[in-house]
Amino acid sequence: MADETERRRPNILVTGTPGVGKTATAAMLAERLGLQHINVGDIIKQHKCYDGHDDALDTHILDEDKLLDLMEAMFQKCAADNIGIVADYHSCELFPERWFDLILVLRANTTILFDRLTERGYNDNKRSENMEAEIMQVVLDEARESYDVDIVQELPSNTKEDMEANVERCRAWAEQWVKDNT
Ligand code: DAT
Repeated sequence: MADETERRRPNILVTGTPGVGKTATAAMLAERLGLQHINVGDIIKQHKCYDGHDDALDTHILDEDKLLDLMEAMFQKCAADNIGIVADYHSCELFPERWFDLILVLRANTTILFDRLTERGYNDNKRSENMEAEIMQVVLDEARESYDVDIVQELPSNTKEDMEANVERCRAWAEQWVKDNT
């Protein structure tokens, strides 16, 4: 199996507060750049990566070891098959640094995020918590603490034009990465 340190295609993590556009952007990146999309939230649900339930918060507790083992196998396989990965998740500190070459932290204006989270059916508490996290740039700080700051890119994700521009920027970056690493 290919050593992951010798990857010939780049891996990208798209992160940010719920509702900023991670899944939509990652799907577009996967389609346009020929990357394998890993929606981490879906993997957690499909494989029941749960370690009990937090009744107070009414959420499952994440079984990180199970998730990371599953994802490690996917990263190994894609590296062996010469396919780059775009993963999306609302947190980033749990992943090994070596997995990713670029961390995109998407940001949305509060009024836009409010509408998206309302449309998603979030209750007032959950919506407020997430809006506050976005305003306090919690995920951006987490990314800067968890990865080399040079690979962390903060990008606006308010409009379809933003998404297009972000994807095209990534395309140029990925092409350069391949040139530099092969
Ligand atoms: P996330 O994965 O961050 O939770 P999403 O990709 O599911 O967010 O997007 C939430 C909603 O907002 C969805 O209806 C698509 C829309 N959306 C996301 N990014 C957008 C953008 N840059 N411009 C317009 N709509 C966007």
